[in-house]
Amino acid sequence: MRRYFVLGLCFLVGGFFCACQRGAQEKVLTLGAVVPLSGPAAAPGNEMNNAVLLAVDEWNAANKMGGYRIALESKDDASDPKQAVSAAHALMSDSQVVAVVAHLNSGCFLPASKIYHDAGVVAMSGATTNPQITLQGFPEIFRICTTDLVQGELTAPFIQQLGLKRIAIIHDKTQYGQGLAEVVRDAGPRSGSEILSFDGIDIGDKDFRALLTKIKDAHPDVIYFGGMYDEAGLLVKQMRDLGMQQQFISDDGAFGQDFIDAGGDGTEGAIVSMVGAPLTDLKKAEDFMRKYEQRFGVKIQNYGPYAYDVANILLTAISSVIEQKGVPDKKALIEEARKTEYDGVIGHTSFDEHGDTKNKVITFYRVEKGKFTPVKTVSMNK
Ligand code: ABU
Repeated sequence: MRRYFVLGLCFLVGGFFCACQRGAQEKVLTLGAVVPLSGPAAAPGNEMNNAVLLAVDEWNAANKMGGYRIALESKDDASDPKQAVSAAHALMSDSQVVAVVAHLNSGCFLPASKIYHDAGVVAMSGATTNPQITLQGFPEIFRICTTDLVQGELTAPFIQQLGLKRIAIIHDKTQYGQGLAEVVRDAGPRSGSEILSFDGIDIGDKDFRALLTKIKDAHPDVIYFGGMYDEAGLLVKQMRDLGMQQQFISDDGAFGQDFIDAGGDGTEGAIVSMVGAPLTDLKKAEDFMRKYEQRFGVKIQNYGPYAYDVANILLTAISSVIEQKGVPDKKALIEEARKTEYDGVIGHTSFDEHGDTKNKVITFYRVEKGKFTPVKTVSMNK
């Protein structure tokens, strides 16, 4: 009896000792994510955040991070540059944050990139397309979506190939929308187009009929809009209400259900560009979409695959650094990220000297029966 009591006691003490050791030894590294979880781009922002969560859970389940558990710390930038800066400061005050999945909006990543740079932390975006972001000379800053220099330069000849010449351009005065509209404005004449007008609207405005009436009188063939879902949808809806049957063309900021919801039937026949090849042409996309739908109960709209690849690229690079150094050294991670050769959901990603993807592909989609149907994929890849 006494022997069994002593044996039992040994098991209890041993078990307690092991549990304490596990607790003391648990190593945690944090992946940050800053996207719009609220505000006008909450739908794509939450999709991105879910995709990052999926990647983190898969890595934790596979237990292949050199003994580290990965924590995800998500922050809401609400598509607002000031909130983006606060979120970036808050994340960078946590020394456990090793890398950041960074932003949907260029206007947010532009000011926040300086904060990641000052902290020496890699920040990689899957959605911000303003060229300036990666031209600041910050070695920590990367992105896997091609820039608006590519999107705008490829849009101009596409418009010309549609047999349309006279373009009226509208933009939303943001670094993204106006920047992209300027590229189309400058590239248009080189493709034989005539730019009739170049006008800015304010985000959040709901009535664009005065501007559209002025544009109608100039008889354009095309209205091109550089901006985001809601304004794009309202513009095309009000064009149709005013009897304007011109082709409406917009950008990756309009590639999403929010555009169709805002514009209703008016979006039928509208064309929008989106970075990358269609998911239906990418061999790893089907598996990702199935997993995503199973977990979150909704279909992928736009930037989820990009956020998922960003998270996986970062986690792959972090695991290599841990393998080499024993710890997730942030400085070593900058160099490791730069060496990326990653075959993911969106295809192959590698980076140029600025931290921009070498994958310079965009696809034009037409809205047909309320769905985005691929029309043409074009590339600037060498
Ligand atoms: N590229 C689409 C998201 C908007 C932006 O870059 O600001």
